[in-house]
Amino acid sequence: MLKVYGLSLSNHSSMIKFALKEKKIDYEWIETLPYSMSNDKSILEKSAIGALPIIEYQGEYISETLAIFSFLDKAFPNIKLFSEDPLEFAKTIEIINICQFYIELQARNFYPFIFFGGKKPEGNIDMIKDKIHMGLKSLEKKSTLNPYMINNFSYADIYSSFAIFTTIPVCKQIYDWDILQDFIKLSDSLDIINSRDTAKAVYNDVAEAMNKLNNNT
Ligand SMILES: N[C@@H](CCC(=O)N[C@@H](CS)C(=O)NCC(=O)O)C(=O)O
Repeated sequence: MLKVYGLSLSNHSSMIKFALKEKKIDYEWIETLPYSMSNDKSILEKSAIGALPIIEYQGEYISETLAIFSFLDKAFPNIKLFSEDPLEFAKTIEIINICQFYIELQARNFYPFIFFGGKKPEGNIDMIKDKIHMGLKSLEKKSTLNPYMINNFSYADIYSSFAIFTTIPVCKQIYDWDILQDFIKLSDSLDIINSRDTAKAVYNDVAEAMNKLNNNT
């Protein structure tokens, strides 16, 4: 059976869980800390830079969310989350990259402060806000939002949901900026994506993991 090394409160791990549930693939979840938090060298060996998620299939390890998405669609083609249409396929990747590089990676600068009681980073704060703003504008412009990101439900929806989920509290607390209010059409689509039973189950796991973390600190 496919194994997932993931952290329940991590947004990228949640993306893989969401995809597996949508594709109705059985999996074994192995709750794991990234190398940066555990210093466990076996994680560094399995993953590009020791980050999660990682999957194990037939003795092989694959890390990086987009690579895992691609593998899952080829290896388990019954329910596809990438379109067969070349243009839709490219647009799905485009949306994922917008979310990954111009939104989530920017918000990530503040995760230690927002989620783990770390120090608030100084410097580049306004530049990061400009980048997130550009990313969100581009996401709204490039998505079809009818109601999904690119026509039918796809990996673009899964990625956007969990990329924006962590960006919301960052923007609220760092910039006093309600991104959902500023990007209403995006917000309406996210409501529909997040109302799926699969999404609800994954968000439930994240909430439980967050509660556990907060009760231990
Ligand atoms: N580029 C990676 C990013 C994954 C990522 O950032 N994972 C986080 C958890 S959400 C992590 O493991 N961070 C710890 C680290 O980077 O050392 C992907 O696409 O999967």
